Amino acid sequence: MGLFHKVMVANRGEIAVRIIRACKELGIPTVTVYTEQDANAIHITKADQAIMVTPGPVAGYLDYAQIIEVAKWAGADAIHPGYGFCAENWQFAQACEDAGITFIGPPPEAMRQMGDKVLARKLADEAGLPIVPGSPVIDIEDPGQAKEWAAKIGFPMLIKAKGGGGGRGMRRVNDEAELLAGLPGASREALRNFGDPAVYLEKLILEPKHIEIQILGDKHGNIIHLGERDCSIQRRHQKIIEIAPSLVLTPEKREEMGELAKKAAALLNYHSVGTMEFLVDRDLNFYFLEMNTRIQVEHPITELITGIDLVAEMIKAAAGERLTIKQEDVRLNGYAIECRINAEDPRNNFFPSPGRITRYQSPGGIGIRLDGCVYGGYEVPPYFDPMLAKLCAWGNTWEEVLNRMDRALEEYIIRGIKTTIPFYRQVLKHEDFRSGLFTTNFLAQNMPSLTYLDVREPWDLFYVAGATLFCELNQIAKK
Ligand code: MV4
Repeated sequence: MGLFHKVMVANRGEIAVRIIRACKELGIPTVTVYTEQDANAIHITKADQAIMVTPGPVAGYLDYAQIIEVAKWAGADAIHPGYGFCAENWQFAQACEDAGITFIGPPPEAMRQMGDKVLARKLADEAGLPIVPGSPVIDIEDPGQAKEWAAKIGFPMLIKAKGGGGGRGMRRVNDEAELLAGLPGASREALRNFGDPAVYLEKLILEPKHIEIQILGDKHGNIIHLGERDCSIQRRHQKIIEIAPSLVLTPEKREEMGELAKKAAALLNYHSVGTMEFLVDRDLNFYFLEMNTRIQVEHPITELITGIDLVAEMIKAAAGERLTIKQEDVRLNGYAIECRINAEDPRNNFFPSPGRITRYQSPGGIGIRLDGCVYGGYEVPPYFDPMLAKLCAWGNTWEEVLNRMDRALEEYIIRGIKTTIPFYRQVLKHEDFRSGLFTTNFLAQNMPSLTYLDVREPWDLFYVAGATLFCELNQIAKK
């Protein structure tokens, strides 16, 4: 038996620890990498072996040729990339396979196809997934063409950059005049930001939810879906709170989206884990946005409601094992929520707050899961993603999970640096959040009240008054 002789964990932080834990439970030794500036990182102490790569602080983690060399030298026969860094680089996945090392992830060809967001939209369309009504690339010299597409799509629309993605390079236009006036600027901006002037049109989905379907498959063509996560609570296209399941999807809609996602994944000869992202409007119409070909930050909430260890499953699938879970065995039990605890100052526009943690006390108790990578005395380096930990709660009901998360946030003590913990307690109190009906606009609409209503000291009342005034003036300015 034995799935692999040794797994190279090619990442850092909480996800490296998460993968090492899965390997330990499967009886697989681990080796990891680190850079010089990351010598106090926790993943080094959790792995069986750790090897320094150069140069630091970040480039070593991105140098996949070096990581493959180190893996070979250490005798690893598989590499888990985690998320970020090399995780969605199809050339890395291909280079692993070429070096005779199993890439613990999807097939490189599917990664390549989904990495091209315009190709992904086309393939999704061909696979029968609904996509947002839109145009091909528009010739900005030809106003007739833009007008023709606008008539088909309808206003309001977005001008999107072909080379964009992640929400960058989008422009709202409300009528034909704004469209024609906006096209040249959008194209120039696209050229400047993405090196490609190509732009296209898409119908603007108003107040959407961001809902994603989790897929799991093996190398024998078996694919299941594990329901959805609602990731609508985002700040500048960074997710900060996720919940599973969504409070608005009906079982029928979940089944429809899940089955379509499985069908599209099958057409890609997909295996391992993957996520299909959708925009969902008020009437539960859904539109494919993009596919993530990696284990995602927010995977624990799916694990909490399904009882399935996604990282262990992806390791087993990579080793060629058959999926033992059938679709009809997947039951969504209760509710889960994740708060990403970041070293940021919510009262200073979420400015990064690296530095030494002078006091650290983690929450626990029933229904709480903490995937973290920091400890008392640790110096949070300024070079990496500011996420210190993912605090997850599970509950039988939405009400129970909200109360449990708030209790855990209250217990969580991190001193010496600023964190997003107090901010999340404000979000959890908000009626629009508690209703479950929140959309991707929630944070932008409510930021001043969320960042300043945390009255702990008398002088905080001045912040509240200032924020309220700011909010009002903003509303007036918009009209
Ligand atoms: C949209 C949209 C509304 N209509 N496209 C932003 C990130 C990128 N992946 C796509 N994004 C959006 N595309 C149409 N046609 C609204 C967004 C959007 C968004 C999407 C997901 C999560 C958060 C968001 C926040 C603002 C806008």
